[in-house]
Amino acid sequence: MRELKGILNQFQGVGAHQSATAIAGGHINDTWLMNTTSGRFVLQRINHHVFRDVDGLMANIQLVTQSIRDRLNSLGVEDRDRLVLELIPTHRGEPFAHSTDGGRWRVYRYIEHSRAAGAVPRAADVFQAGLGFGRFVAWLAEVPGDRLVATIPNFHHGPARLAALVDACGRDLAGRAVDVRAEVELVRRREPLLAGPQQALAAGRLPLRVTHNDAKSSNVLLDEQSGEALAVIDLDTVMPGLVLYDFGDLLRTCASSSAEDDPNTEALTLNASAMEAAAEGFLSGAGGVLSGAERESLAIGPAYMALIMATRFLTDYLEGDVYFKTGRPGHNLDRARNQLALTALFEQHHAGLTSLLGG
Ligand code: GN1
Ligand code: MG
Repeated sequence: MRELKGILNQFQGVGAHQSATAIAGGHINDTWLMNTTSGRFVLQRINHHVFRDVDGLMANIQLVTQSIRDRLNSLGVEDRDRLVLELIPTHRGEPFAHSTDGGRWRVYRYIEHSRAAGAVPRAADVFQAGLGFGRFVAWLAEVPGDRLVATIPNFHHGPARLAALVDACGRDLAGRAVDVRAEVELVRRREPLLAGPQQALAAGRLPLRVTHNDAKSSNVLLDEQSGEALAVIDLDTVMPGLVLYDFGDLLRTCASSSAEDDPNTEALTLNASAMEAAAEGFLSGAGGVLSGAERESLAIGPAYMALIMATRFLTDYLEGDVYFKTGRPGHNLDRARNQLALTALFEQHHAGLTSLLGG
């Protein structure tokens, strides 16, 4: 606690420390809600083993939050402060601070009277989460992708993720390859699905935009009272990307009947009203800026993103659980199995998704 207080004191205008509460849930960074005499702040320790270029990462977040603020200004939107995160600079005017143990820390102002959509969100919340992510893409439509640093190169690059899995199998560092032959085969047989988006990009059929890249429904804050979408949070992976990534992640997280790490895949189903609400919300937020081809591409997004996650969880399992935080033995394998089952369900539902999207 004393350490947190000392770190918080490196930032401007944060008042005197009163209390700190850990916010659990993320797989990568560590987060605390800090109560001070000047209000509440979110303090985060950035995992710099995952995000090696913290300068680039923080420059991205500064650019993105400032661009949204400028856009809201030009649109004359009121209540702008609740629609975009505010990064607090250090006393030295820097976007993040260092601690003596080598940690990298940043602070956001906490958005009061807000909540995130629950684990199994209601349709109204899902619509708002979709609206939040759709607007995010639309508000950043004028920012050229090459102004952002690719903080994790090839983050949602299907062929690169598949190659990493095949490599992890070959190296078999944790001696687990023998346990996961069936799962690896389920990924490998879907090579065309993993290759499709990159091919469309290379052929110029889909444009590179600024996308969020971790568009789970819980990463949009909602107003506590009205339930309306406020700011999009967790901006670490905002990078150049395809819009289908964000739409895909949104459905992957809000339309599944089970938690991401639930190994009981027999019971897994898709929630039709959540899919409908997410699609409606996303299109009403982003629809205006999407090309016809982009709109069509969205239907493949949920299966693609579930498969990307299955591939990543499986790779981490094979490498001995070095990337994602795990809470039990086999946790990454449970996650991979869950996401593979979800991939299959979204594949079966492809025609339904296409018609939902007006195709
Ligand atoms: C990680 O830490 P968290 O939960 O926000 C991961 C995402 C995954 C997600 C799966 C930088 O995000 O890509 O979708 O876990 N973030 C990174 O729950 O790898
Ligand atoms: Mg995240």
